[in-house]
Amino acid sequence: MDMPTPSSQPTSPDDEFHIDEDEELDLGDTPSEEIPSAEDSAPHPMAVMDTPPQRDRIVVLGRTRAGKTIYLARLYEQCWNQEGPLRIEAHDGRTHLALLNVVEEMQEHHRWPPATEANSYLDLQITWKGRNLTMVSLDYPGEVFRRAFVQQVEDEDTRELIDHVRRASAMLLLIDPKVLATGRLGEAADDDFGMVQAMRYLRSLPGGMDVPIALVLTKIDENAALLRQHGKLRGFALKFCGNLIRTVPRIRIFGVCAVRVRRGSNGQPLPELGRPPRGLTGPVEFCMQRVFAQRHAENRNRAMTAFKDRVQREEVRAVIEERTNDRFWLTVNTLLVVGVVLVGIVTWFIVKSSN
Ligand SMILES: Nc1nc2c(ncn2[C@@H]2O[C@H](COP(=O)(O)OP(=O)(O)OP(=O)(O)O)[C@@H](O)[C@H]2O)c(=O)[nH]1
Ligand SMILES: [Mg+2]
Repeated sequence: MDMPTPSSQPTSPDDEFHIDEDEELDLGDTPSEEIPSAEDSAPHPMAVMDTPPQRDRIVVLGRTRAGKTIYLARLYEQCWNQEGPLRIEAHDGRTHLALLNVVEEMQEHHRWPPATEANSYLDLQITWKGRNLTMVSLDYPGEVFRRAFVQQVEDEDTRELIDHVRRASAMLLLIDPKVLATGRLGEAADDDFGMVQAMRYLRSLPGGMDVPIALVLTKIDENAALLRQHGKLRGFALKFCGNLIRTVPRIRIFGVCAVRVRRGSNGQPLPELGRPPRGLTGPVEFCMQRVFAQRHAENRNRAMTAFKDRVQREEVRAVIEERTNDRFWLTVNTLLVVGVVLVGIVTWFIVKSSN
């Protein structure tokens, strides 16, 4: 199968879907007073924290059928098999096989993966432009997303997902545009209310404002006409994701197609992997670029602080040395004066007694 490398996936003007990809929706930084505090924003069961959590995850959030399983599997397959700036390698064979099996089922047997039934962790080594990050991802039933962020139910699965969000270094929010534009109220609420709650929680955590967030509109092959009708990616997001954008003003929007579709004999859509996916790596590359830029800035700040500390310590030492010197010369001078006075007195006595 002759597939282009992730970096050479076609973009405009070969954009057969005629929707612009990779648009930034930067509405400017929200003034800090508008960011709710953790106490205000964290609904049960999202725990309030005041120390920064350890951040080691790339978190994919999405309701059921948003396309999480297929996106993660196809992204892995592309980044494992193709040369490009983004490489992903599973830490263990079990994860590697599980991800590639999803792709093989679609490729060889034209079978969609079943809905995910239980949370499963994917330990991944992500290499971007030669720099490495160990990241964990989680594939979970979209139903857990609804229970955690819409129904705010506390159980083992929702606690696990919320902990996952708490430890996010970067976030991909997967939304099927058709659900927002034409879905039933309850379905659309997952992508609207649920996403907003998850983002409020993340941003109320220490350091949460700096976590890069990509809004990923999925299935752009099927949704191309819908997206074009509402002003392409940016227009669609402004129209249907207003609450999310207000919560995360500096969100970056992407459109992806993980799998192409052909109609089976009974008209059912079947996966067709003969044609390449679209835009899979863009959201992760954006996150990596932000994560590394932040780490670079943090290292620079740490180096600056260490330098300032050293300068301050040296200044203190210089002052102490100066004081010690001053004390030494004061003592010497005092002794000299006392000596001169004593010699004078002794001389006076000698002169007086010899008279
Ligand atoms: N046309 C098209 N359909 C897709 C694409 N990705 C996913 N789908 C369709 O969306 C369905 C759901 O995809 P999944 O990846 O299983 O969704 P999920 O978010 O993991 O769903 P849960 O496991 O229920 O949470 C698939 O069965 C496909 O029919 C895509 O890139 N293009
Ligand atoms: Mg799934």
